Amino acid sequence: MILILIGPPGSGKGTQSEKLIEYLKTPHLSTGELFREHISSETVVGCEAKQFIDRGELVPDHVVDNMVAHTLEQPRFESGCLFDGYPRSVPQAEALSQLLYTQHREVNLVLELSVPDSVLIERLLARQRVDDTLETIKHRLEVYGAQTSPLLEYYEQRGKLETVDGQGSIDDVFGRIQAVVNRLKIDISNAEKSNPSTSSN
Ligand code: B4P
Repeated sequence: MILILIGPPGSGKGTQSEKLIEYLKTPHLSTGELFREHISSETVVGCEAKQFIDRGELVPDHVVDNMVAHTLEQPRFESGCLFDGYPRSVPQAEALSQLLYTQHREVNLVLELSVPDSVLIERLLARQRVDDTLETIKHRLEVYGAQTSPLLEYYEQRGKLETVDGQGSIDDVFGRIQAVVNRLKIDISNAEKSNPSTSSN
């Protein structure tokens, strides 16, 4: 299963991914987490990414796409992947679609976590990560509106998008996500029963 979690900064992508990985037993790819690893190891990718992350900008598409393509080559992703924070722009979505096409796979579901800006700002200031200053947070929200929001329409038009209310307790939000994922599992299982040649295992 290929799942994507989309949401503004602080909407809980990382938080909910941890629970989903456990629930679905699926491998997880977080571009934010990969960048933080590159930055702490002071790699070339890390040095390039840091200047954008510190300013609240998106890291350029070619850097992100290459990192994702390289990571997805690992055998553990053969069974599927939960993408957390990727794609974050329409060109990234197109690059992912091409990459999956070459592997005879496609995105099954895109989950949008919807949370108002005032709640996001509160959560991010409480998190106190180095890129969580008020000025950077406000800029990241603008960048989300300009570059990531168009993705919602992109996946909506392809019939892949489900929006989940990201407010409330972490468990409340996860309950909503589980309901959507369980529906998808039933749809996939029914499709495989009616056409066994499409079964992935
Ligand atoms: P990310 O690591 O993806 O992080 P994020 O968007 O800031 O946060 P996330 O939504 O995961 O929130 P979290 O669960 O932590 O990106 C970091 C940076 O990397 C980006 O700004 C960008 O520069 C760069 N980058 C990453 N991917 C990229 C890409 N594809 N292209 C270009 N650049 C890219 O939750 C936040 C806080 O809220 C936590 O403290 C959590 O405990 C709390 N919280 C979560 N759910 C809650 C709930 N229900 N109630 C109360 N608090 C909650």
